[in-house]
Amino acid sequence: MANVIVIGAQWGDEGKGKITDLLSKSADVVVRYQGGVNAGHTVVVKDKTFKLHLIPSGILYPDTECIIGCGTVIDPQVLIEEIDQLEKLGISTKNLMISETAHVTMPYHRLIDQASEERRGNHKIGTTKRGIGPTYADKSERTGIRVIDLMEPEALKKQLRWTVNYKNVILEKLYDLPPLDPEEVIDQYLAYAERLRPHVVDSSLRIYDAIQEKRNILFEGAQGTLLDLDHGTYPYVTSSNPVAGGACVGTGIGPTAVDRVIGVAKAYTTRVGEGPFPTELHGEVGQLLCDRGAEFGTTTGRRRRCGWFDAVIGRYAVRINGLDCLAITKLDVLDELDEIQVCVAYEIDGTRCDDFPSGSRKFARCQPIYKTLPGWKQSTADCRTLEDLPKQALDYLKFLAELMEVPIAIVSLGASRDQTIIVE
Ligand code: 2SA
Ligand code: MG
Repeated sequence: MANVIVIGAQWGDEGKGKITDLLSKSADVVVRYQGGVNAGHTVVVKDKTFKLHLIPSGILYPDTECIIGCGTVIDPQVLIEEIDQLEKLGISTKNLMISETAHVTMPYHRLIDQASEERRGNHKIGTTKRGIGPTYADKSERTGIRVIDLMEPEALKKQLRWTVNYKNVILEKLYDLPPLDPEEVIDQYLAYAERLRPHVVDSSLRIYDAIQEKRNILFEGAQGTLLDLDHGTYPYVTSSNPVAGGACVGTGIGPTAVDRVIGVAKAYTTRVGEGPFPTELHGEVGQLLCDRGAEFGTTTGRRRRCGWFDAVIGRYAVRINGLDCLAITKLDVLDELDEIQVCVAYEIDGTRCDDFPSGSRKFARCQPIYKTLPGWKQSTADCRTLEDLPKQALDYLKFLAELMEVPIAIVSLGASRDQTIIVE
């Protein structure tokens, strides 16, 4: 297994949770490197469903170390709820570690995220309103609070008295919101700090030691390539770097430590939030994908927009992440369709385009050029090898692999762990 990065090759919700859960079995350490509680992973084990936002799904294995790296942003309230939820279900969190240099989401971050989305009106991003953008903005602006600050109560008090008052000006003057009481915020966060203290570590050193000891490390991306701040459909993106390169910055490892990069893509495409989506389906088929795929946000419950597989995006994800192979998920969702379309290229202002355009305005003008393939019209949910698949389903997978020029290593046909084909 060695050191593997798993990333989303589309707009998030590709089923990374299930794939990382499968790979976690052979991992000694699982690391989150970006994002915060905007992420949502659903993992089904036996009859239990786990909804995880911050804690890597590797936590379900008793001996796996789980590290929330320095590139993430941590909402302590949600993290503590997640720890409590797991402990209640009998899952130990003793192997959970939190980077001391990760930034902390504060109450004003959530308030500003919500208020600024409202203020944007038609220009809204469609964020999860979890305070992610404002937390990262403060990190860049150098007014952020880090986990390490929570660990030093006297310094934290001074820092928060200043910061909360500074943010109150923004809340009151810009958004007409009532100010926060610095002392209340201090008490709240000091209490969180004591809950989290046993988990706080120098995470890049831990990871370095694990690399030296040749332990298997899994770097778990959240969101997806097209939501990347630098490489996604800006401005309709998240505020971190979900791409494979983000794993280095967001954990403090060098690129030479990475052995393999796996991209996860759905057998079709979904997007939640605003922004262009060339293969989006508005009619019956879109509805069918949404219903059969249960396409609702894990974090916000929002209905996800659904559309055909887009191989232009797929190729882009292969390039930007240096993908070695793909995991294709939710193939079974397509089981009932007569015909399946795949976007092989775009037409932009009358010209064919095989590459993903960098600007969102140009991307919004892309018309998909489709290739139509026959459906298989039978259930694939119980297939366990490629040979079990109906011929049309196998042809569909082969076509995707050809278009993206990378092999498909894993096929997922349902939420449970055993509904998986591992391609030898
Ligand atoms: P934010 O909150 O600042 O990160 O939002 C910016 C954009 O990023 C999108 N985004 C996501 N897209 C898909 N899945 C995500 N996680 C949750 C899930 C989302 C949910 O697993 O379903 O529950 O709604 C996620 N997180 C952020 C977001 O929609 C914006 O387009
Ligand atoms: Mg998700």
